Amino acid sequence: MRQILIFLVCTVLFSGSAMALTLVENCVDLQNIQNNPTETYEIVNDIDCSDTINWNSGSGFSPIGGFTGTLEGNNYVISDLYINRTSAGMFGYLCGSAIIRNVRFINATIIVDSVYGDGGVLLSEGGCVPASNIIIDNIYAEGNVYGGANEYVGGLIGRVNREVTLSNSRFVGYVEGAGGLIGQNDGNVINSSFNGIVNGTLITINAGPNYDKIGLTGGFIGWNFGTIRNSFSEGTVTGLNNVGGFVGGDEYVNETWRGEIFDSYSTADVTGLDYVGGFIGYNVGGDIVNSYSTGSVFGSGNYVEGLVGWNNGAIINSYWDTETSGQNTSAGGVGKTTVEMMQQTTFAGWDFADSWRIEEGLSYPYLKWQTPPVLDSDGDGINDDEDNCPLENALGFDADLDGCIDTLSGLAEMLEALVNEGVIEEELQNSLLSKVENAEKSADKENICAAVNKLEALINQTNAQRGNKISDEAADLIIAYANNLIANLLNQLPSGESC
Ligand SMILES: [Ca+2]
Ligand SMILES: [Ca+2]
Ligand SMILES: [Ca+2]
Repeated sequence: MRQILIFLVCTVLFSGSAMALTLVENCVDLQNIQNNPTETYEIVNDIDCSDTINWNSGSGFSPIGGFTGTLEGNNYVISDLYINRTSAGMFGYLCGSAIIRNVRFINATIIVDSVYGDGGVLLSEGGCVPASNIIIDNIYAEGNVYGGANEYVGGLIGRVNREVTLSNSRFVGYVEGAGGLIGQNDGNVINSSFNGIVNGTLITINAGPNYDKIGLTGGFIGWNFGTIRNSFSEGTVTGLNNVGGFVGGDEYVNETWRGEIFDSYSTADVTGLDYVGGFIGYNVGGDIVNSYSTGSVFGSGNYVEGLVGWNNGAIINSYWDTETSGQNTSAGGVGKTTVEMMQQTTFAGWDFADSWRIEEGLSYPYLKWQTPPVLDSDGDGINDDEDNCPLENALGFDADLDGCIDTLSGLAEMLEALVNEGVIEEELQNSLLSKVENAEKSADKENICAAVNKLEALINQTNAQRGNKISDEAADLIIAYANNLIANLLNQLPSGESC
């Protein structure tokens, strides 16, 4: 390992760059990045930041300002980062051509203790002037972000400017602020997501002249001036006004500077007052292309709609689920039933080669970069990947939970497996199996009561050996299985007959 690291240091030193590579091994090393914010850093192990709650008289970690270097996280975990400040994030702001990539945060706590502060686990403000090209890639954060009465607070990032590209990143957790992933976005966001709770009820600052009412809250981004592609939000979003499952307010400054959203979706449930939409609350003039929402939409005021609450932009090839949303109208987009939302033909013009996937009739469209959803095609509670009979609903007749309706031959196989696992002693194998085989022969001859008798004998023998030659757990399983078979056999008797 040491040789590799020396090699890396030498490679950087002799590659013509003036930058040195500094290894980050603990939380103090992480804090010391602020002393030389132009250098290249590499995290070389998981980092425990649980002591930061005691740092700086309770203010915690001090945000790293003006970072222009590179931080390579190598997917190591930074745990228990704590910051309680006016503006709060591991980085305060980024400049130049800063690069941050492959960092994971677990159990972060970010508290923005000011009305005008920005905040997010990774970054409070995304850029400074002049900045050229800032790259943030593959950042995962889990935690709680509390924003008081703020404008620019998001789970991962408070605010990013136009020079920032954020990709392959995700926040999971609770956000009291404007957006699940980002509070205000002017940059480029791609292949990213949010899952959790956004509570925007504390936003008290008027968003600006384009908005009729105060408050901006979105499941992904609160206030969007930038470009978003191939991203999604899940969870619940609650706010005052201008509330959307994906974006609260989609902004328009001029024809080249406006919020644009492509190939994205939200399943988040949304609650607000005025200007509430399953996807966007208030669209000042941005484009929304090839996108959809399915979450429930509730608002106690006006402009409460399926996809977009209020719209002054172009909504192209975009849809919402009229059943799950509880909304039949929208200021833009086309309403579809749940069945239609799970059919590829509904999504005319969408790119199912490079951007989207769908499990026809079973799932809403999902993004190509996502892991395919785990489905239960036959609805018996056993997911397809563990269901030996994925198109046979075995609910109520499936003692061994293999997804198949229990059968006599299935019982024989199960007994052999239990012997092999050692939870039934091998000397019992023949006697148990012969009872099942005899039951099978009787059932084949439609001698139902004889088959039932054999299964009852099996149950009696199992009970006699319970806790001795058959483990308690195996005995319960065999008896439940045999009782399922007995119930099925008795159903085959002509009505009025019994054994
Ligand atoms: Ca199933
Ligand atoms: Ca079964
Ligand atoms: Ca099944």
